[in-house]
Amino acid sequence: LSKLATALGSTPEAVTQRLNELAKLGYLVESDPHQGCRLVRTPNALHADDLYARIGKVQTIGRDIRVFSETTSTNDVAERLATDGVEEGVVVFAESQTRGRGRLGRTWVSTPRTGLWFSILLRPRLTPQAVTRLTIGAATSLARAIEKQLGIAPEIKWPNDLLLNGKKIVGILTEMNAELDSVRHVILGVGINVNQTGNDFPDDLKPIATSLRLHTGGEIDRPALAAAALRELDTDYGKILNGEFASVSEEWAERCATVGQSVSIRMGDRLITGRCESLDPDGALLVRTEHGHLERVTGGDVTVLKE
Ligand code: BT5
Repeated sequence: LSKLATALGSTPEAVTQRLNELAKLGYLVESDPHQGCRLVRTPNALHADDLYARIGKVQTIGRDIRVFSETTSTNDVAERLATDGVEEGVVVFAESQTRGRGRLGRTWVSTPRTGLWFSILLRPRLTPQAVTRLTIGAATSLARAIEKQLGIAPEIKWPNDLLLNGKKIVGILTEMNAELDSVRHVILGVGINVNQTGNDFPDDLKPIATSLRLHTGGEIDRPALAAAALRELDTDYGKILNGEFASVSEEWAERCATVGQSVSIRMGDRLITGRCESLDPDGALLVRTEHGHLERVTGGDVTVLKE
């Protein structure tokens, strides 16, 4: 303890006091006069300082992290930061959301402290049309982060879901603030079901949703997964800004379950039926219709048709 205090330019009493504060947060440090200090337990809770330490060096995403115990929707908080002029890359986490949302005003069920609910503020130099690249990039990064961290590879379902055995574990909500030909900012909202058990999902979600814990059978370290997700998101964001979307798109296609399938896609009043071919350079899905036309689809709800 005295060595630690010297290294920190502090006193043993002050270090003990800080360790006691950390213990209240769930970080248990054992100190032994002969063996020294050892971190024996970290809490399964999110703290900005802990996340900075775990992420290491990032270019943009995760260089500023804010953790709230409760918000309406983290996208709302990030939107406010955007209006306040905060720099891009800030990430807003909430341990619980009272009004988590999906696309088109749907509800996102965010059971407290079980998942990772977060939003990222981005200010990319992209045309509004190319913002779809960010959703594609995020799905790819998150699938890779889960695979690296847990050794299971979720499938991507175009445009914004990750699935395990056909059930949803991740949803992405991309909200854009743009003028006719330039983007002001984008809020990328991510929901990852991590430690829910069966009863945490309402009945209507039980057939369509799952969590990483339900899939792997064990409790998952949320801060470690959060850090891995931010690292991968930062890498792919860098690639997209550097004109390397093609490499992201290639990995996306390998991880995507929808490519090559016959689907019907509902976009508002329109229903498009055809075969998913690939992504165009902006990240839109190219669908070959029954009539042989190639349709460019940027959003909608997909149903895979049995052949
Ligand atoms: C999405 O919408 O999948 C985007 C979800 C984004 C959530 C994050 S959480 C952090 C950030 N803050 C927010 O307020 N939102 C973002 P969509 O494709 O429209 O899917 C919504 C549908 O998924 C719902 O209608 C339900 O059927 C289903 N659903 C709701 N909660 C779910 C959950 N926890 N897990 C799996 N499916 C869920």
